[in-house]
Amino acid sequence: MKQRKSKIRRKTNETDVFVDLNLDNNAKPDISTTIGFMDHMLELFCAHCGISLKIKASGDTHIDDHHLVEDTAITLGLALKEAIGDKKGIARYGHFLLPMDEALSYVALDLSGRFYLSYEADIKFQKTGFNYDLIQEFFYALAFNAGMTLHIKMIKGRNNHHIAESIFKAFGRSLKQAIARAKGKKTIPSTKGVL
Ligand SMILES: [Mn+2]
Repeated sequence: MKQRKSKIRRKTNETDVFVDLNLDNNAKPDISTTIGFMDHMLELFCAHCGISLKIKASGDTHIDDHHLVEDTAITLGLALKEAIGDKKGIARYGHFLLPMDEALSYVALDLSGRFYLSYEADIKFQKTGFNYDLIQEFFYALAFNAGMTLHIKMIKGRNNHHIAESIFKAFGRSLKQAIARAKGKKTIPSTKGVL
């Protein structure tokens, strides 16, 4: 079967992002966004999704991390959409309930071609380190550009890092299910015949 791959470079006056994706290979993640926390989350996502992902991203982080996080998500979303392709024979849906120590999060997604995001995560503001508010921005941009219906719900948690990990890992596991190809199946998983 042909491997589902994509390579996208998206450059603006604010950021420069390159994404190289293969849904049918599982190499070690190669992620460099200059934001250590994002690298950590994307590596977890990639490992739990079972895909090959290379990201090289840089941008105007002297302002704050907003543009770079958002543009990385836009580019990753576009790359996912392109690699997923016509969706013939894929599972389409995925969901996962994932514990990370005291944190517990649920993700459910549909590769419907339609954007929807429901994001409920009660992450406390913290003065230093990564701005956890950007996680919602990340998933908004990713789901919009991938054409994905995405529900994210933090069920419990105390530590921000643990909560974030539980969300990114649950997202990776859910996407792994949704992009999985059933052997011999060639049909588009919709009664409409198109997704
Ligand atoms: Mn960690």
